[in-house]
Amino acid sequence: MRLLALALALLASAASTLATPSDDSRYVLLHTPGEHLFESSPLGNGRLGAALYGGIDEERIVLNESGMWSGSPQDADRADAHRALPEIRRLLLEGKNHDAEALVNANFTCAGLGSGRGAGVNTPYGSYQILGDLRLKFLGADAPVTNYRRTLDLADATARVSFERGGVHFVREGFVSAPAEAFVLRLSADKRGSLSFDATLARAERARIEAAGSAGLVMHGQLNDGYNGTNGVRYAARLEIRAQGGTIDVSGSAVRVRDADEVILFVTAATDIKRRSFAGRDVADPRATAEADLAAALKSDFAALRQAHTAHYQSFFNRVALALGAPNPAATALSAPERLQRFSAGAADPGLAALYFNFGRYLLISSSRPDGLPANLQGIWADSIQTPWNGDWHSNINVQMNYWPAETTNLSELHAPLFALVDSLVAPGAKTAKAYYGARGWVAFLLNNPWGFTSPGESASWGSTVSCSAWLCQHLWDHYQFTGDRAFLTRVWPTLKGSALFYLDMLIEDPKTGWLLTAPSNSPENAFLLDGQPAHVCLGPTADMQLLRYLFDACIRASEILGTDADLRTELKAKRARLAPTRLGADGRVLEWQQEYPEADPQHRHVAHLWGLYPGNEITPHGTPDLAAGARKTLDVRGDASTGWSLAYKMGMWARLGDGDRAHLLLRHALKPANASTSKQQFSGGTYANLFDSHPPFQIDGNFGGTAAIAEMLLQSTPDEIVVLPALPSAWPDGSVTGLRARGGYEVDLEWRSGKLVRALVRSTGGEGTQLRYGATVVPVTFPDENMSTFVFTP
Ligand code: FUC
Repeated sequence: MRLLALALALLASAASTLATPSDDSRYVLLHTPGEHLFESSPLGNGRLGAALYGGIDEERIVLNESGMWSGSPQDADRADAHRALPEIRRLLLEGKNHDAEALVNANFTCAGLGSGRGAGVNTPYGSYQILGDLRLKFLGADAPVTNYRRTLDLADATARVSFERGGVHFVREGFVSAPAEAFVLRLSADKRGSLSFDATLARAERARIEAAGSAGLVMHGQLNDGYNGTNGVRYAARLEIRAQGGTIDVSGSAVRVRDADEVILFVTAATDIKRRSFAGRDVADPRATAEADLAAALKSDFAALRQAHTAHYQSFFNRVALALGAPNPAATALSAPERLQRFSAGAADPGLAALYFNFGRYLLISSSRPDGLPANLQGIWADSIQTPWNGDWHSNINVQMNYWPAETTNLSELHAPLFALVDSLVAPGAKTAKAYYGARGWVAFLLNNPWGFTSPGESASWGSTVSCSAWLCQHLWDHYQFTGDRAFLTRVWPTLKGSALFYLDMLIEDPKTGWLLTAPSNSPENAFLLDGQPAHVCLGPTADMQLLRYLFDACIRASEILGTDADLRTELKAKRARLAPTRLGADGRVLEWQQEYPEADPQHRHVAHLWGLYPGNEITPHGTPDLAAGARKTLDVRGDASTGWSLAYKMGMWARLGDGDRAHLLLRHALKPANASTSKQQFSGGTYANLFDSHPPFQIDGNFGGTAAIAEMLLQSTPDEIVVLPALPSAWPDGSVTGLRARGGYEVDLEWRSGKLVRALVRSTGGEGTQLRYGATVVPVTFPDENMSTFVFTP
């Protein structure tokens, strides 16, 4: 018995050593303090965020809480919009897109201010925003600083800052714990009495800051509901400091710590978003909750808090381990910006790719937890009151991209916040469907917030894409494909069905071809030239048609699995067959619109007409070689250079095309150093010093998209097939990965050497058999014995 226990313990420890990344793919290392959010060390538990700047005389910590949203529910539908619909459609069918677009702008956009053109913090739409700044202003040291080092350790989700000053070694160590619902920071020094500082909380508006007891502060307030009324989100943050040695008192709005040996700082915070919106913690009184969280955290010592935090975090992070090449101590010693510089200039650094992959998983674990709000455009890390584009959930690619790695990198339950967002859109989206199209079901356009905004955006040029909700629904079906969770499918069936009903009702027939088309819509944010002038509004952009094929197929299959809605299935099959197909133009590229219009911007960042290649699945090198060749040509003409998310998108597309080296080239572009000066160049992309993705500004979707694309280079799947090493770049000749997930219900471990697969291991997590493809080899994957849930393939 004891031997067995020992063997199990050894096995467990072998597994956890395996899961710990090598140092060159484990630490985001910085040799300087940060000046911007994109140079900070971001921590989070999905809800509470803390970004450490690591300053020497002053430590700035940007605090966030995922419910810090201004705005409130509004009715932004134009009740009479459907009256304009026949005329808009008539004009489109007559090829008068400019006139149709004018009508859309006049009658078919949202009512009111919409998103405030991305600056809606004081409108009903609202903006995600900073909770506040915690600053520690250190006293009385002017000696030079040496050995400065700041790391974000992705293996235990902890930030550490250390340096020497005046012969004293200072260390800060911080994490945001999910079990304790608290940010915890320990400051220590190797000489007694060396820690003296003033700690303050601040916020640019709508905050009261008061003393709380003899060693703490509380900050609280209410955000603008968009009407300067009293319906805004209420919030509170609580700071408490404990010190060994020295003294603490509160003076004005600062906690003063003098001559302490060691200090532990706690921050808790809460909002009442859940009482007003669809997710978050259920909090009636934010101050009371922040106080209760603090009291609970104070009961444990630092080591116990750290242990519980690490164990919880690792229960997600350790599910996947990626090793690219042998550990590289030389790379480990370099800071992240130095590595970015060298890598983008062409140096080999496979460990950086693994680090970037691990960072994306880290960010998802830190910004998205099962009962919370979805990761927004900045995850949960915002440093201002007006976050760019309101820090919202854009659904013409961005929020979906945030969740691309969720299933493939084995973080399936972290996908749940996106599903909750989708649920929240169904009721308001049914109203939008009626008001604009007189249609059944529900629809949501690209602007989504916690307040159920589903109306079109305020400008036709980007706000009239009608397939955003179909794209959101892809995530519901894909979750089922990975997990086989029938209860989930049963629960989301009405949502999938409602989306399909909407499109069934709104499709129109093109009299020239007999095909069914969406109308009106636009191909995400791109324009075409008609009579020499840019136009956006059109009939049946290719992206819409690919998305509807996917949605209809998913609904046909789901209704069969659930044995429900046979009549609907018949209608879906009939109309699915008549959806306008994806076609190539005269020059061999995939057509973005039904007609071969010239693009206004041939290098536009959106490439939505290749949605069917990735993340969709209707264009494949094996199944549709002509379209795949057209997709290659499309990507070549579109060009590589672009914003962060667009680079990640194209990386995934090249992976689907089986071109690992081209995908790796996109990774080099994505990891080009970005900084304060590149932030001034529109659409320049790249990666900041702390590895945050740059649009610019900082936008987290590219991080998640990059992580997903790396997974896609190593493993691809459909419910019927697992493709191993489909796009292995020559830059990663040796490596291994464990724990990636495949559709059909499998986990896959891979090992390769000199660019060749050595071993693939498929573990069933419910799947009953599939086939494995490696290059030209296809083998059946079977689990003949019910006690045997693994299958090993060695070529
Ligand atoms: C879409 C994109 C932009 C940006 C914004 C948040 O509008 O076209 O590039 O990512 O979302």
